[in-house]
Amino acid sequence: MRNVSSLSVGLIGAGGMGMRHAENLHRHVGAAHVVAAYDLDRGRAEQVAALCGAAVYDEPLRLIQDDRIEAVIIASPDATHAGFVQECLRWGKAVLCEKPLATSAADAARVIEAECALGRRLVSVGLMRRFDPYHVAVQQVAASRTLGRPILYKGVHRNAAIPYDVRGEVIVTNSAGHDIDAVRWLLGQEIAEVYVRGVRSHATFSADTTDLLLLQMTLTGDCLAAIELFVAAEYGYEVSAEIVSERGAVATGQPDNAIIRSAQTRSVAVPDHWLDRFQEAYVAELTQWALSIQSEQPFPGANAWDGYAALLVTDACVESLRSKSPVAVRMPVRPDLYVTSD
Ligand code: ISE
Repeated sequence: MRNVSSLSVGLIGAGGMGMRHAENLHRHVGAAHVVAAYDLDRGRAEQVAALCGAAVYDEPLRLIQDDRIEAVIIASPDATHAGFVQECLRWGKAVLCEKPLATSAADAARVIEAECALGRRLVSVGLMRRFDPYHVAVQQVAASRTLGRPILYKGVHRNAAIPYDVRGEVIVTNSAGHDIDAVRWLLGQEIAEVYVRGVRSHATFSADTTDLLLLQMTLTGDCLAAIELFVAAEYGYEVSAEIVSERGAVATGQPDNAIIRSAQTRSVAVPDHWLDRFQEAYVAELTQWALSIQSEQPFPGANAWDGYAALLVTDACVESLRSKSPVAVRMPVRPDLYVTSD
């Protein structure tokens, strides 16, 4: 049953991620419900409307401006994110924007300026690993410092296959934000330098493909990071993180699965998509987002500053990939509005 104080949400973008958010709000999050949906492909918005009893809008800006809509979720193509977020700020609407916050650090910086001018944090960014129980467990051990100073972060991020072209720049912009955010959040350090190289994994891919990237980083606390980002792994979807420290190491477990014994083999299934692997995290993220708006408390996930920081590093990664050399990241001083975010 719908909670009487349930937040009225407008959804912009009803593709795979947007539809999953709509389903999760409808089935699992009492604190919010979808009342309006927009997608360039009207048929997709109609599917959300049919599921949630929402209205279909033909104009995304009208959806944002509508007084009846208290908060907005943006799950449209990456290049549209920053513009819609700016519009939400203009109308004083809380917004959960899927990552990336923008497609360049310059555009994200303008979001930061607008939010600081408003003097209120309205922007949250969908970096769902922060709500994944396996990552949260690692973060808690790392933050406790029981293992001493962290020395090395090892990350794996494999997609079975991605539905877009596989140039290294596109992978960095669309996918590496999760890894960059995981490094910053799990270690509580900033990224000072990046060095990115890429290879083509399959001889059948076109010559300019770089679908396997190795991201190496130096962090401000003298820790190193090495991340494999491979988007054509075929066998399934996997993400993991390990922090090696002075007196031990801590790593993410994997979602519990049945162990299958058959035909002289003992095996565990691997999910084939992030929507399955991170389902629990998406629900927790939406729940915390809705509750934070209702209670006027800061969202415990990624905010606009985190989205901007991820893009500063992303831009440096793209530059490193092109120049084939290490690139320094210059992180500006965090404005007061974001100081209490950790
Ligand atoms: C996708 O947009 C995601 O957010 C997934 O978590 C990530 O693994 C994938 O590489 C991205 O394309």
